[in-house]
Amino acid sequence: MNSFLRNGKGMLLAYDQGFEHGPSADFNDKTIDPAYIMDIAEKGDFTGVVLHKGLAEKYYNGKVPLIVKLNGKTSLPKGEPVSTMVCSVEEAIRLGAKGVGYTIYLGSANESVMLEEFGEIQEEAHEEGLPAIAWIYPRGEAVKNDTAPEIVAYAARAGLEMGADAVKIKYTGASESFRWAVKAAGLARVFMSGGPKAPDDGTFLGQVKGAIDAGATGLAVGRNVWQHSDPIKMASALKEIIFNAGDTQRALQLVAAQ
Ligand code: FBP
Repeated sequence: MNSFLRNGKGMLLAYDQGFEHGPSADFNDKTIDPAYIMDIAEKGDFTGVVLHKGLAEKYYNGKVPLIVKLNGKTSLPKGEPVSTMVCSVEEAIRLGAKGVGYTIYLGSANESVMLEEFGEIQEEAHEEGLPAIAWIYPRGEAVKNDTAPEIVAYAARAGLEMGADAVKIKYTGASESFRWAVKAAGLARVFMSGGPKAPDDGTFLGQVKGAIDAGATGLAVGRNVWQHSDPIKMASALKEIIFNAGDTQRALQLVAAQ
C-alpha cells in the first residue's frame, strides 16, 4: 500500500474512462491522448496512476507508481452491470504494477460473478505482495440511490470483509455521513471517487475536503483533473487538502492562481 501513498495519504489519477465510457463526451483532442495524462500524473505529483493493461503496456513511463485495473466493461450493454477480468495479477506485475484494482457493482444481479473474481484476485495479489483495491459501485435495478449514506457505507464494509486493502467509493454528499462509511471500512483505506466534472472547482474541492475530514486516505480521480483547463493547478489544490490539511478556500486560491 505504501508504494502509492505519501505520508499515509494518496492521490491517484484514474484513466480508464476510454474503455468504461467510450471515447465520447468525456474526451477532447487533448485528453484522448494517454501521453497527456501521463504528463499530468507526473507534473501534478500524483502518488499513483490507474490504467488498463493496454495503456500500461504502451504508455506507462515508470514516472508514477502504477495501479492496473484487472476488470472492465464497456458502456454498450444495457441491463444489470457486470465487469469481468481482462488482465491477470501476473500480467499486472509484469507491467510494473504496485497495486491492482477491480470494480464490483454491488447490488447488481450479477454481483456474484464479481465477488467471486475479486476473491480470487485478492488472494493472488496478496501472495505476490500487492495491495488489492476494490472500486465498489452499488448499481443495478436493486440500487435506487448509489450515493445514499447507507449504500456507500455498505460498499465500504463489503470491501473490508472481502479483504480489499482499499475501497474506492462515491461521496455521500456530506462529511458526517461519509465518516460512517470510513468507519465501516475499518482498516481498509478509503479513496473517494471523483465522478463527472463538477460545475465549479469549489464544489469539487468541497467534496474532497469533506472526504478527507471524514478520515479518507485520499482520492482516485479522473475527469475533475484531466478535464480541467489547468490540471496541474487542480492537482496543487488537491495536494493542499490531502497532504497539508488545507482548507477549501486555500485550495481554491491555488487553482485560481495566475
Ligand atoms: P472519475 O473521477 O473520472 O469519475 O474516475 C473515477 C472512476 O472510478 C474511473 O476509474 C471509472 O472509469 C469511472 O470513475 C467510472 O465511472 P462511472 O461511475 O460512470 O461508471
